[in-house]
Order: sequence, then structure tokens, then C-alpha cells
Amino acid sequence: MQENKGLNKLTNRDFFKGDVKIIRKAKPGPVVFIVTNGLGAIEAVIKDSDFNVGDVVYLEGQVNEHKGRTQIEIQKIQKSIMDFDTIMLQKAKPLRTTFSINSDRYEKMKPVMVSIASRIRASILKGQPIMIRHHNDSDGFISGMSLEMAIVHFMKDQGIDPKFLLFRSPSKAPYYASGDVLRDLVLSKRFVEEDNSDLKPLIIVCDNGSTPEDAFGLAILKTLGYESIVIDHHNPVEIDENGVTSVDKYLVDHLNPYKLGLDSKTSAGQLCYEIARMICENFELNLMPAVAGISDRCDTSETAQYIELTGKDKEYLGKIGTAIDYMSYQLKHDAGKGVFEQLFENYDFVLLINDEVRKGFENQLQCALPYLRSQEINGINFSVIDLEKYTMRFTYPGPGAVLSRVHEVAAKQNESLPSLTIGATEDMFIVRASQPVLPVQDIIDQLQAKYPYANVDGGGHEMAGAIRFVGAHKDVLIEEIKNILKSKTATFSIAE
Ligand SMILES: [Mn+2]
Repeated sequence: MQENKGLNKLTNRDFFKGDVKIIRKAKPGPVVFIVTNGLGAIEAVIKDSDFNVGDVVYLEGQVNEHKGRTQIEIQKIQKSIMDFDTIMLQKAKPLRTTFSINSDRYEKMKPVMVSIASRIRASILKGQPIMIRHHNDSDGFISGMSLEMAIVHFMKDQGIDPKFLLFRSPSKAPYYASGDVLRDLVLSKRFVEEDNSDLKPLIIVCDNGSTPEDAFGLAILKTLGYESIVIDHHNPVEIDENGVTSVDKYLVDHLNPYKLGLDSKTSAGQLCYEIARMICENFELNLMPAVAGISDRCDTSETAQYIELTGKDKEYLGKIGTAIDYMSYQLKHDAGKGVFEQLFENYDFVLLINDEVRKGFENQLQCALPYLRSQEINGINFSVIDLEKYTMRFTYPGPGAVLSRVHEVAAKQNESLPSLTIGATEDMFIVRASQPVLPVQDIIDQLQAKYPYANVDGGGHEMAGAIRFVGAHKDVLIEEIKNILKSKTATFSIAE
């Protein structure tokens, strides 16, 4: 066998001698190790052994085929003093560190992206399980799926079986809620038992994770000794002049454009896609960042470049995003493995779902629009609709999507003014604005200050977000939002 050759390239009747690291150990029965030389992995079998995951050993043995699998039959195993960590660290460096498009924004974020890609590659190489949690919308699914696809690709290239090593799931709440964190902990325990490994999974949170709402969940993970990474583009709300956010102290890496003085206009799906390309230099699926950017309304030159790469138009791609949102709604907590992938492969499936979604919107809007109330306050077209009363519950599209459409209609009705639309449910306001006339966070801060007993909470982008509160105070809070608008002294101009 030649040097610098991955162990997964060994073939029947080779004789192996060399230093390896144990990345998995399976019992009972004979001990089956998965060992790697940093370039590729292979099974190595012995009757019994006290060596464990993480140990570096010197091996000698015949390579044989057993039930269709190539294995080293260990004849000699002993402790090795080789510095494997240095070799693995070297190997973890991405082979590709260029982007699929030209972007000054990306260049600014590159060091963090390369660092995250290296860390994920290092986890794969040492057999550390990886758990991906992502927002349950189109951009969030694309974030999680692009990382997942690249990781699977890289694992297979290395001869590593992704089973028990990779897990992805959507979050129900628009943040990494403690319930999801605890569920992940239970699942991670199962990983470790299957694996006989004492390596705790690496947790990756995408399109969520940057705000104070995420802090409790991420603090739990840190306290229990887990490594977590956040890749997000939502406004972190709490961020100091050095770009340090409220969650940074719980993380090993945190990519968020705001940390580098940028904004939410680069979607998490686009960030994750570029990191995915660095994890595996053979991974490419440019439909993903194009759809993610369109779904999250990121009107940037980056999105335009991605669209161009696909050779499709915005409408065609937008329909894939719509279909992802629909499936996410129907599948709830389910990762939908194998089904979401179809949306990037079978466009008839996309069209079929879009037809259903169109009918659903028509229905919901027919119910809601007659009850939309608009008024001009201080140069702003302010509209309110009671989504609880005037839409069908548990029916797609849900209140957030319906409110977006209602807002579009409200904005069209009075195009000369900036529009702010609020959709109210029992204990939540969904907010949409055509311009950043009154950022959602400002509303939250002011309501919190004046009505502490309403327990106002929430978050979002500058022009879209959600505000939760104790239901009894709903009407008072709506009136207060109107007062906030009335008392604003600034006049707003229409953006060109
Ligand atoms: Mn997003």
C-alpha cells in the first residue's frame, strides 16, 4: 500500500501496517473498529480489545472482504505515539475556500466561514456525531440541507457511514427553543450509546440561534459540555461595538453578517451553501442559494448571481421555495428526509404543490381581506387585521404567510405611503412593513417598558417579525402601537 492513500481505498488481500485513529467502536460480538489515517476510514476487526474511540494505535493485519465489506483483520494492535491530532487538523482544512459567486460581503465573512467548514470537517474525520437544527422555513431548510448534503458527500468520500453520525431536524419555534434543545440531548445520548463513543455531538444551528431568545438553550448545551455553532442572519438584537452578541459565549463559532457590520440581506441558506462547498469540494447545487435568497427576499447582487447560475428565472425558483414552506407546514417536526430533496429534482411535484398553495391563499384571503382596517397615521399607512377571527386555523397557509399577502394588498391600496401591517392572533402580533419605519424591536422595547405585566417578547428583521404577549392586553397593545406611530416626529420618505 502506498503512502498518502485513504484507508477506504484498501482492497482485498492488501496487507496493512500503519498508525490509525479509532473513530468508532462497535460491540457486542467481535470488536469492530472504524479507523482512519486522516485520509479515509475502514473497519478493523478483532476478537476483543480494550482500545477505545479516540485512541491512536499501530495496526497490522490482512485486508479481507467480509459480507461485501472490506475489513482489516487485526493481527497486531498496540498503542502509538504518533501525533495524530496535528495530521487531522491539517486534513480538516478545506480544499476549496473560494465562493461560487463574486461578493465583497462574502470576502468579509470568509475567515469565519473557513473556520466553521474546518471545524465540521474535523468532526467528520474524528467520528464525532453532528446534529443540525434549522429554522422551519424555505431558507432554514436549505441551510440545513445544504450542510447535510455536503457532509454526507464528504463522509462517503472518506468511507464513513453517515448512519448514527448525522442528524438534521427543523425547529418549530423561530429560535432554538429549550424544548428542541432537550429533545436533541435525548437523541444525542442515543447516538453515543449506539456508538460506544464518548464524543458528544457537534450541534449546528442554522437560520436561528443569534438572539437573546436562543441564549437559554445554547447555555444548556455549553453547561453540559457540547460544542455549538450558529450560522444565522437574523438581527442578534443584543450586539456590542465589537460585534459580540448575547450568545457568543456559549458557542465555538458564530457566523452572522451583523457581527461584521453587515445586515440580514445575505440569507442563512446562502451562507450555509458556501460553507457546504468548503466542507466538500465536490458539492454543488446552485438552485439552493438562489431559492433561499428569493424566499427570504434578499434583493442583492449575490442572489442575482445565484439566479443567473441556475439558468432559471425568479418565478420558477420562487415556486420551489413555496413548495418547501408548504411541506414544512405539513410535516411539522419531521425533517422530511428524501422528500424535500425531490423539490430540487422533480419540478412537476413543485408545480402540483404550488397549485394547491395558490388555492389555499385564495381561500384565506377571501375570508380575511374584507376585514382589513387601514388608516393613515403620521404619514404611515397602518393596517390591522384579526387573523384569529378571519382566517381558518390549522389550514395552510398559516397566519404568517397570510399576513404577508394581506400586507401586500394593504401596501398596494396606498402606494404613496410606507405601509405597516399588523396581523393579530390571540397572543401574538405578526408585523410586516414596506420600509423600516418602525423596527419590530423598537415596538417590543417600548411595549415592554410601558406594559411590563403584558410580558411582551419577540423578534425578527427590521421589516418583519413577531411580538408575543399575554393575551388579555391585546387591544391595549394595538392602541399603544398607534400611539407610538403618532408620537414619532420623523417624517418618512418613500425609498427610491
Ligand atoms: Mn432566513
